Order: sequence, then C-alpha cells, then structure tokens
Amino acid sequence: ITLKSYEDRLRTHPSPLARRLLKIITDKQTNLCVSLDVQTKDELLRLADTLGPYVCVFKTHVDTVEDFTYESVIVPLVELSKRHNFLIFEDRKFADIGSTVRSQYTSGVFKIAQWAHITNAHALPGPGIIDGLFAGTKNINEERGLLLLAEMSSAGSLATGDYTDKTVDIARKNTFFTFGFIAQTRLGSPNEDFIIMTPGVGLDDKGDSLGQQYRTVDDVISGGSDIIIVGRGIFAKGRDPITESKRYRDAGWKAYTARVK
Ligand code: UP6
Repeated sequence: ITLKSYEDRLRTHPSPLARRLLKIITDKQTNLCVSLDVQTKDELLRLADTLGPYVCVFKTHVDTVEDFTYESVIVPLVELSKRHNFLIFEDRKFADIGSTVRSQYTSGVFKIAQWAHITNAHALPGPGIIDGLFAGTKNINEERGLLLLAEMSSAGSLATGDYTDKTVDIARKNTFFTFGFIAQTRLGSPNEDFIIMTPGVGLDDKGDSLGQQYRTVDDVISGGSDIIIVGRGIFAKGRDPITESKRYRDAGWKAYTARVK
C-alpha cells in the first residue's frame, strides 16, 4: 500500500486532532505509540519522562494504576506531554449507550475528556456512542479525537468482516471527531484519510498466553497502518525501555519511509 506522507496529510485532514498528531509525527520523526501498561504512578511518570522524546503518543490504562489520584498522575502527565510534545491516548474502549459513555468520559475519578487527547470506543452500540462521546467534548477548548475499534489483535476476535465494514461506516458520520481506527489493516476508501493505529506489535515475541498476537513493524506499516502501538515489547522484564523505544521508533520510521517512496 502506498500513501501520501504524514506531512501532506496534515494539510488536508478533516480532524483538528489528527492534524496536530500528524504534525508531531512529522516534527519528531516517530510513528511510535508506547503503551504505558503499568500499575504505579511512579513507573508511569518515569517512563513518560524518559521515553517522551521517542514517541508521538503515550497510551494509558489509568484504571490499572493502584495509587491513582488526578493530582498526582494526570497533572504531571499533562505537564510531560507539553514538555516532550506527545499526545495522551486513554485506551478506555467505551462500549455503552451514548448517555452513559458521556458521563464515563467526562466525570467520575478519571475525567478522561479533561486530559486525554485521544480515546477509543467499540462501535457495537451503534452511532449513538459517538454522539455521546462528542457531546462530552463540548466544554473542552483543546482538540479531542476518537478512534473506533474496527479490528483487534487478539486471537478469535469477533471484530472482522461485516462488523469491521459497518464500523467504518459509523466513523464516516463525524470525521471531525472520529479520526481513525484501532485496526490491523488499512481501512476506508483511497479518497478518505483515517489514521490507523495498530496494537499487537512485537519484534521478539509471537504472542502471550492470554490471546495476544504480535506482528512485525514492517508487516504492520507496509500494510497501511500509520502508528505502531508497543507495550511489553518495550518494557517487559529484562528489556531496556530506552534501547527498545529507539529500536521500534527506527523500525517504524524506516518502514514508513519505504512506504512513501
Ligand atoms: N490493545 C491490544 N489489541 C487490541 C486493542 N488494544 O493489544 O486490539 C491494547 C492492550 C494493551 C496494548 O490493551 O494495552 O494494546 C498492547 O500491549 P502489548 O504490546 O504489551 O501486548
């Protein structure tokens, strides 16, 4: 698959958040999103600080942080996102009716809409889930964007075929907010420009014992994905996160360069 450069796409993309993201990718020359799947705030903030220079996005699961408080996790994380110029993606995977997801997005302990530039949702409930989440951005005066889960990396995923196609249709209803997909392949027609972010990327492992499946960086990027999402490949026990981040960043950029040539 050949695609225009990130720089060309940032001029025309319908989503303000996507334009900001494509600018960061172009400026920092990295299409790496690190998945910060850790259980303590110290580890989360330490990784965000040391790996910040190598990534365009940090993905979080804030509900797994044992010692979470808004003041001690979110405030410094937002500070680091400004210092190192990365976006924050809370991998919340919303999946309820519009009215409920609006509350889950804006309130409670996490107040995701306040700080997460990007979040994601399953299309399973239908288009109302996008309306509900979009309503949650009403009083936020910074870019926000949503990714729909069109495919998953895990073995036996039900998000295939017709479900995936219908997810793409739902995304088309609001491309100002819904700027792309969590997916394994390029989605949308050639005249559309969705951003594809792909998890299940690993250079040393084939998978885990709970259904995760890994593909290589080349495979994913040559297939038309825009951003690789890497978690344990970078900070599993025995790995040096800085060395691995540079390795995945370089592999991601090399594969992208080959694709746009
Ligand atoms: N994730 C997947 N597959 C999907 C969607 N999301 O693995 O289809 C998320 C997981 C995890 C990260 O929730 O945070 O991406 C992958 O982590 P790993 O690289 O350590 O396997």
